[in-house]
Amino acid sequence: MKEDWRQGGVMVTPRTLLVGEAFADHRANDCEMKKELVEEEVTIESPNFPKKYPNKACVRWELESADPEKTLQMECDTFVVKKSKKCRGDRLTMSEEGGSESTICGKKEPAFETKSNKFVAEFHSNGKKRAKGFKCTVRSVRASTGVTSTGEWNTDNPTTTKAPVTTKAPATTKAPVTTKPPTGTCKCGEANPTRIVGGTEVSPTHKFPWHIGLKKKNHGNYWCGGSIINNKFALTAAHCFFDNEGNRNSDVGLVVGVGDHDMYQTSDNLSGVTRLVDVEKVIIHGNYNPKGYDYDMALLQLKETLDFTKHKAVQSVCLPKSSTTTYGGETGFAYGWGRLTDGGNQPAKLMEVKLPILEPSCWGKQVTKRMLCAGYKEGGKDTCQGDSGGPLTVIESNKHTQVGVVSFGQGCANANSPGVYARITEFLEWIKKNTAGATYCD
Ligand SMILES: [Ca+2]
Repeated sequence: MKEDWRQGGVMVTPRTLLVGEAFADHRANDCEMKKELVEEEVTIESPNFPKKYPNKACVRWELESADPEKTLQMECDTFVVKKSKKCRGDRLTMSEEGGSESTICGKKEPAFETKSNKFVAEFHSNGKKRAKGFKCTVRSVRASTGVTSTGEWNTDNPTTTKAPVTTKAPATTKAPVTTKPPTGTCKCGEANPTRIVGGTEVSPTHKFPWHIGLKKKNHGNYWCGGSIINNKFALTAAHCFFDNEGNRNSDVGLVVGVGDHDMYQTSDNLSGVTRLVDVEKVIIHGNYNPKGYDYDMALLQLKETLDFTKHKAVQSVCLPKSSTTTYGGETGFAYGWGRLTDGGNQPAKLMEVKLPILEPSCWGKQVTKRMLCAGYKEGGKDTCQGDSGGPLTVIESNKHTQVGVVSFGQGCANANSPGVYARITEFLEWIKKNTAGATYCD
């Protein structure tokens, strides 16, 4: 059969992950683990809510306020957990690192506040009767002075003290849109330096400060990657927003993680830097057809304007200056939280791989002008599911210039089977047109 890679089809697979599928990957023991950085608020609910929770369920939430100065407050709209003596049966246990612990069951209107910015909740159900369960909101709030200072959870307080809901910072002051930033204000494409420790090269975290992860607010993992290209937009792949049948997914709750390295841990997070940024709008290329991979390009308009002077861990990547360079023969760098093998596990930490960029002929595979191939003839190194939307960059004048967006491949890392990327140079005008008003770095 002639290998026509242009339309995708059964042969090739996108390098995205289905949200639920990847989410199910991350489990600690028998307890489903959900880790989340709380930017404003997250909802935690019992499995199957609003239906009855199943028997022998275990879910553990490890929440941390993105702002270390803030504490976490929980309020529940619904809380119906089968009552048992000392709550030894079905129960919700809440704790705080080095702090108090409280286990509850029955019907409650619980209200809690932590003393630190960390909060752990664990729900267990036994093999007996079931109930409706709970739906609670955990908010990141300014440490209130009026909270019980006994170190105890505020379990018995029936009045659900309304948390001073941290409203969004008043929409970042509209900067007078300048055409180009004065040279020297910000630089794109500068990787953070690699440290050499005892002769072993250690890739520092936040090395590629333009890398972002795409996820839904209350989910643990990033299902696609992307790159910051200016102070208001990130670039990613169009197919990240469609399911396997080609239906457009909902964008509700869509956020991008910036300045992150380990998507499940918060220990790597940089205070005030690593966070989730809301997505205002997803702009999918008008020629993209979800049945294939041509024009696999999308822009994410962010709700907040990024300030690149704040921290070196959140920066933009450079875009090619010329639209005619093919980059054939150059060394590309790809990075992402994608699977380590075809269909295998998704790593917690951002991985990077060096890949030779092929000539546009792509070893005779039939690709379109909008596609760029990269990989080793013998295979072994490649991008894979979960890497979709992430950047492929080359180093030009010591800066990373993005030349591709991870799109698809036939399996991952197979011999004679390159990874295919959306070719940025074919989209420069489209990107420029759709990001009018944003400020690029030089
Ligand atoms: Ca992290």
